[in-house]
Amino acid sequence: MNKPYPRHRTRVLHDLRGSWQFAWLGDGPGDWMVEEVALSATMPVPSCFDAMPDYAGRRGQALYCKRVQVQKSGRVRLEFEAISMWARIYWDGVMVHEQPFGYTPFEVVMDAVEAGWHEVWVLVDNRYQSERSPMHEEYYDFYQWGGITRGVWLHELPDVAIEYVEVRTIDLGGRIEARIQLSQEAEVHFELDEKSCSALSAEWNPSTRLLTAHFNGVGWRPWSPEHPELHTLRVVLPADDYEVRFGLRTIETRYREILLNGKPLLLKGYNRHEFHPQYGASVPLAQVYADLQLIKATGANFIRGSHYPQCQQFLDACDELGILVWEETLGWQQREKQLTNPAYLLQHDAMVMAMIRRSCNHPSIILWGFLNECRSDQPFARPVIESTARLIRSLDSTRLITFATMFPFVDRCADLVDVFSVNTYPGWYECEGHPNPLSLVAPRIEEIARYHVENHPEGQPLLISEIGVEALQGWCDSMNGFFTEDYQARYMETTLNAILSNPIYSGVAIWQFSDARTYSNGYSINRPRSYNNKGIFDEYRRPKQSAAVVTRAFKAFPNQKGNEVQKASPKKHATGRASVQPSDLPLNLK
Ligand code: ADA
Repeated sequence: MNKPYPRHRTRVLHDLRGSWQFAWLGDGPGDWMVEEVALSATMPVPSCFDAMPDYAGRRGQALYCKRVQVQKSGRVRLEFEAISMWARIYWDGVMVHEQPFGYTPFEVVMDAVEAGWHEVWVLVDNRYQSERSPMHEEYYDFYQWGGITRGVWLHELPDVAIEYVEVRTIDLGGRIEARIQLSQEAEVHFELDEKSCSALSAEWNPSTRLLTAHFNGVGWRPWSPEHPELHTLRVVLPADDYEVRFGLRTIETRYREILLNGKPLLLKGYNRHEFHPQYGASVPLAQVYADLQLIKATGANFIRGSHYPQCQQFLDACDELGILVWEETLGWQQREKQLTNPAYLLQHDAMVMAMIRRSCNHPSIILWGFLNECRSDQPFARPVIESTARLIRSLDSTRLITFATMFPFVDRCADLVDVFSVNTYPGWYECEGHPNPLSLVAPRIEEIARYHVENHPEGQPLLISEIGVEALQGWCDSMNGFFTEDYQARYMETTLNAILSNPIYSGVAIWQFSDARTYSNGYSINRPRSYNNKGIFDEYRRPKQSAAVVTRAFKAFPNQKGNEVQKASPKKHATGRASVQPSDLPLNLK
């Protein structure tokens, strides 16, 4: 199986995926002399050990080991795509790194490693320990898995190495800028789409060790869902190379629209958890493609990767298949406790930086998100959202920024981001005693749009980033009530028509693509089967009744918003002040 981009042909690269020696340590002491632990089992990497039958549902420590033969003495880099939820890395028994959170790539560089056999040991812990891993909390509504959940590679680095390459579109005429980080100044060669080429200009900054080069792609078409045209740039040194894949495309906002390559976009899609009942969060590549084929077949063009940085194979596949992506940091209803905790905020910033550095070449990613459903109605959230948005902009000014709020009427942070995104569950939560919960949907959608227009006359794109109801696969009865496939199907029809036909909205991400495992123990009392059952497909990707309804609705609306819609005056749509005042409206709190 290919390594996700970046790829290397010259550099010596060891693929450490495959079978590792393994020992389950459970609640052991923590400070292990790793070389003294007997490793009596084996475990595939990547995988979630707690999704495997032998260790299903267990929380505790586990130890992994892999031997690797370094060919040439010198500097090496261990690249981990993600380990969950906490890990210590040992090189020949010596601890070299501690990783406090999962879902995120990290690297460990070791200088002066001798040629010959070496051992990589990884101590993994999937217990919730909010002191050392405040990014992971047990109350999140999705199962948090343990293990070396994504790929691992060992790079043997030459004396002069390419550290990093980022490509940005300058204009749709084909002009791109490459930012190339080198370990020291060197003469580089370039290949665009596998053909040797020269840069239009190249400038070396010795203090940042950054080479900035410009190129012109002749005859290139912009990357879009309809034409996901991809290109590669390979940077070559005598003993090193670094190949990235990218697409030519722009993303920006204009008044209430999100513009992809200058055209107003209508986002139609799903939230998707990285989950499969047999593999947990380590979803095999074939299943990733299967998911994307199913998603595309429903007429969708968009996925919100809820609620953590995504695996690179998934993003590579979205690039290829033309699916637009919102990638976000790990988070779920962060409260004062976290948003005022410096240790949490430091880790969150570190995750933002790692996510953007690893994902920035994917044309599919159009939105950076963070802090799903945090208390953005409270003053203490504002400085956090402000500084996170500032950090993201400083790292990548080419994409849009958003966060999903559950406070459409009392949010205090909307002005800090490019796109206002609302999670809302009318007709599901908080409608106990209501004779006709479905009737609550269309008015809520209308109300959110009207309130947004009135409060953002300067114009800001508006998305519904979550909406949905639970349906248990195969559950139908004559009352067609909650948890039936029928209620979900009628709900989706009403919801999607209300959102997609309302010109104020730039789109919707249904909650959610497929059923996904959530809380275990007492937390699961409100989640039948310990699953969040709001999938349009179940956990084995079998369609529920609503899949056909969603397909009809998504296919009825093109990917681009029409011109007449674009011109529609918000004033015409917003028919005066809401009859219900914001303070009377129920919050989407569970
Ligand atoms: C939230 C949350 C999701 C999920 C959903 C639900 O808005 O962001 O992760 O928990 O609600 O099903 O209630």
